[in-house]
Amino acid sequence: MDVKAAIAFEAAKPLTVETVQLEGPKEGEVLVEIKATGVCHTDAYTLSGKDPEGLFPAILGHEGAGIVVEVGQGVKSLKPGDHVIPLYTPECRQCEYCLSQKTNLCQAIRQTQGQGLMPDGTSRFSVNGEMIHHYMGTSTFANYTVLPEIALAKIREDAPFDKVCYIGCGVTTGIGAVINTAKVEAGANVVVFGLGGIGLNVIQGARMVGANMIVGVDINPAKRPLAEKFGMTHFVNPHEIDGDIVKYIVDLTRGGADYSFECVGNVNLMRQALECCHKGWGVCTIIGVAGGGEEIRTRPFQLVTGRVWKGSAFGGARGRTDVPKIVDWYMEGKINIDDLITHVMPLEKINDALDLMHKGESIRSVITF
Ligand code: NAD
Ligand code: DAO
Ligand code: ZN
Repeated sequence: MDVKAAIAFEAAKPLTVETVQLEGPKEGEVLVEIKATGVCHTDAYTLSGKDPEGLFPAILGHEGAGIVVEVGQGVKSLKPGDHVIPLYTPECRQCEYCLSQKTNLCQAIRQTQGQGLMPDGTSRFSVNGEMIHHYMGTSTFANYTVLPEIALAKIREDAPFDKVCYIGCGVTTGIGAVINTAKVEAGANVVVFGLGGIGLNVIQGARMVGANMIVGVDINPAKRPLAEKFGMTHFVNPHEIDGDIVKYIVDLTRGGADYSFECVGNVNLMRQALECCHKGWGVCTIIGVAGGGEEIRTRPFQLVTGRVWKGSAFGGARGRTDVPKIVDWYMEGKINIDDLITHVMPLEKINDALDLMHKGESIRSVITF
């Protein structure tokens, strides 16, 4: 079938919106009509050429929501008409990783997903006979896409697509990192580096679990009012303080953060986020994705003296199990998504969404089809 998609033909060039061809779902696959998709920093990162796994041409996008149109042979858990959120971290419930209950990093389709292909090793997308890669197994910058059954969370039908698409990445990544990865407890002092689409959800998660101080760190002072609305109690602009930011935060929190989160993707901030943690127990969770080949540094004594470095992908969430619950939280008014969606636009304007992100003027832009 013909579908409308934004294609990344090559790195560091604008996306091109045009008609592409999409084959129907094969065994274990599902055809989904995408109704809305967020534009995340990670899409921009891959488009920039800094992503070592980046493949071109590709249809990017991983933060979508839509409706099942057709299911391939053997698909049991979904049927046409079901409302779904695509999962770039699938949940097969059968692989060693899923069964371990120690990680959300299902490996069932990891290899082909990393190659921009469906599990049978081929792509469903092409343009004028030329193969186009899938992206993160989701490719939501298209009004129709094909995904493996295990990469779809079934959600309630009264949830608005243009809001809950954000649960497909940013919301779950931020809130999940607090609840699933760091396991922040009530009364803890939390420090969040980067107040963008991920960091604000970390703040929202920290408030939900009853954190005491929630310190936000960002070089863009325009991020402050929204962060305060979401629960930030103290704002630190690294450009406006005298001296070392690590000492400043340790003093502010009277000994250091119980939990810190890096939500930028900057290896220098990752070091600061670890070193501003409390001696003996402070836990730093890395969420930001650094450029390929970059490395983190600290003095080993930071770890010897009890600080811990962890990482979190998709908030440690098991998508098919956890995403429907997070949609419920939104529908029950327990989490705020509406205020984070600062721009809504059609696919034809998707390059504007990327520009707004680069200028720091948006939190989330959502494309509606
Ligand atoms: P964003 O661009 O919306 O936000 C980044 C924020 O960092 C901005 O507010 C910016 O002003 C701030 N910032 C930039 N440089 C800074 C500095 N030196 N000091 C302090 N603040 C600084 O990005 P986002 O969508 O929130 O994504 C953040 C990171 O998380 C990206 O690296 C993205 O790839 C990554 N990410 C990770 C996962 C995961 O599962 N681990 C999922 C999604 C996104
Ligand atoms: O299982 O080896 C693996 C990789 C899983 C990929 C997890 C990606 C999380 C970070 C990228 C940000 C996604 C928007
Ligand atoms: Zn699995």
